[in-house]
Amino acid sequence: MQFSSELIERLAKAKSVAVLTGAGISAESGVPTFRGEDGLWKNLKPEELASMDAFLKNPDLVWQWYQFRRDLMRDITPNAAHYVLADMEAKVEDFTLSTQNIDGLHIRAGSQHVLELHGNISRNRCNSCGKLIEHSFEEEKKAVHCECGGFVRPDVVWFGETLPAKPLYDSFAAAERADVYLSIGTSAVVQPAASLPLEAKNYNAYVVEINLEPTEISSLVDEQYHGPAGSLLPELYKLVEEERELGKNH
Ligand code: BJW
Ligand code: ZN
Repeated sequence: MQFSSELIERLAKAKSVAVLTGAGISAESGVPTFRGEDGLWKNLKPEELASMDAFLKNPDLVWQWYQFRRDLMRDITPNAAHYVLADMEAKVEDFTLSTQNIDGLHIRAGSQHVLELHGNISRNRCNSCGKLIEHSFEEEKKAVHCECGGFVRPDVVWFGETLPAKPLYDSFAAAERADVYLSIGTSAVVQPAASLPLEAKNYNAYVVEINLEPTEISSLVDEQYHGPAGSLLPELYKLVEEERELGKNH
């Protein structure tokens, strides 16, 4: 891929970089995305499963979707794109990684501070009393109950639910002070996360999208690169590192 010298120079010099990731960054680790054909489960769209209405209507069905996905995620590992972002965190003065992903792969790749906007599938909590429940319930095929009688649910954010306040606040603050903002592997349709790159743009960041295909925000960003994040990001980062080295020697 031919990356612009403007992007390479800006990234090499940036004091503040912020990143939003979505399901596409984990696709090459074997995690299905939401809005492609492979995102369907039993012919149901995520909108028909990831909501309180869906859970209350059919708790077993929603529980089974999450158990299916937990099984699928048990043996996955981070890919090159996750590792690049972990390395960037170590090298950029002010670096913020916000993710919509619930798979924990950024943390496993070594990222120290990850703003998880939609929760984490490895945790459960009670839908009634809110208690965090450590048990993993690996073998449970049907929705289980908390000791209070309420249903246990994954500790993720469903449609219609508010995002965790601090990660959301910190994500917007980072977007507002970023020199460069990267939107990686997200269709940018789910709010409020999808507004982050646009917030960055409004605050004069140089906004770049890396995604397999054009998205809702492609026409609004400064540059867009289409291809798999697992190869584009390492390619770009190598050029940025080379540019940084050149900068040091001058
Ligand atoms: C690759 C690749 C490779 C593939 N390399 N790329 C304003 C306007 C309109 C609606 C709303 C609004 N504000 C709020 C709403 C409602 C709603 C919403 O946004 N709806 C839209 C769909 C219209 N938002 C909410 O309800 C949010 N809550 C909220 O706003 O609270 C305040 C409020 C409450 C009540 C009323 C009003 C306001 C909560 C959203 C929660 C989303 N939850 C989910 C499920 C999480 C748990 C779980 O995993 O089960 O989060 S839905 C699902 O979508 C998941 C994802 O994080 C999220 C985003 O998906 P993502 O990551 O972008 O994945 P994909 O599949 O869409 O895209 C992947 C991309 O990667 C594709 O483009 C591929 O091409 C690409 N790709 N391989 C690079 N190798
Ligand atoms: Zn409870």
